[in-house]
Amino acid sequence: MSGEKTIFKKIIDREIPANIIYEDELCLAFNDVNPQAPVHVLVIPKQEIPSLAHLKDSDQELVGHLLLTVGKLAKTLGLDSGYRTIVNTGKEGGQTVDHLHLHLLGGRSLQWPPG
Ligand code: IU
Repeated sequence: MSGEKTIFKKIIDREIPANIIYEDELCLAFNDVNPQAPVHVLVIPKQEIPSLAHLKDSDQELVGHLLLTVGKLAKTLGLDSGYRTIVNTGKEGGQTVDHLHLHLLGGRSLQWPPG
């Protein structure tokens, strides 16, 4: 990885502000600055992993934790009718920030397929 911190690493390090709604020893969750639904939260590992494509077998527990955190947050946020979880990966996958993140979208009826 280059020496330049990603915007999400800066959020983890509290160098730039974010609306953080959850934090534990492994991850952080905050509201997306450009929400695509009434609820749009990003769940990120504190560990600097650029994308899903960079995950290793040894990250299995962390990945499970991230997914379980999404589910718990969805419950906390009252998304009882459903929600969507997205992990954009790489340029053609629409990833714009090179720090692994799970989108949690909800609060409206989401369409399929996505664009
Ligand atoms: P993507 O999957 O890499 O495309 O998602 C990046 C998201 O990060 C996107 O939804 C942005 O609105 C969001 N975001 C943010 O919440 N805060 C920021 O400072 C920046 C991007 I830059």
